Amino acid sequence: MTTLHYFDFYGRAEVIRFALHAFNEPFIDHCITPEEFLKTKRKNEFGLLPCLEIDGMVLVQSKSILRYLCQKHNAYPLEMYRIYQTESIIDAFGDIKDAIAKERMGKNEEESLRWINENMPRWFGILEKRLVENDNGGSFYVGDTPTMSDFVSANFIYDFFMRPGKEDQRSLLETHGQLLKAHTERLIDFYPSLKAYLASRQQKEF
Ligand SMILES: N[C@@H](CCC(=O)N[C@@H](CS)C(=O)NCC(=O)O)C(=O)O
Repeated sequence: MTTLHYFDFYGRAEVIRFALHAFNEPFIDHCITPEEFLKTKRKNEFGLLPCLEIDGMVLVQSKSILRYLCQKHNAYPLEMYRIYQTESIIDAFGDIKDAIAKERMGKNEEESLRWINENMPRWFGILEKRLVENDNGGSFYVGDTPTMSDFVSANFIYDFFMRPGKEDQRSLLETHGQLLKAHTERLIDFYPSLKAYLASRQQKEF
């Protein structure tokens, strides 16, 4: 029995949901209320969510959970240089998210959007260069099947630029990040169960 504990939003758990659906691993998506969280917080190793329970084994830290799932389902490279290629893409998305969170502080929606429009194309260019280095951009970041980096990338690109309600951002991706958009669609197409999840997923704000 697998249970994912997180709040009722996409947040740091959504990439884990992407992976669980992609790998066809049945799970209970336990959306915890803030009140329930406060009652159980001290029992959690770091006092933070997400947390994934698999048959009584308790995993915490979102990226470590995702890494565990990807390794379990052969979506993580074995060779050292390929691990570096995978992990450096994951770190780059961490930098992008940190930069966006920092820029958003104290800004209104319009100012944040302006910052994203001005700054994301540079990031798109760097990421797409990596994609081009592998099969001229027609495959995944590393090798010819998905690895953890593809999940991290596709989750961010889909939820930030492609999902319903993100029309304002989508045009930026279509203009400056066509390879990233195609890469995201490629990952979703690779896993029919992930595609089905995204087609019926409850819409949340973030
Ligand atoms: N490094 C941790 C950070 C987890 C984290 O910050 N979780 C937030 C929700 S996104 C949380 O549990 N906040 C509750 C609190 O700070 O009390 C991870 O990636 O899992």
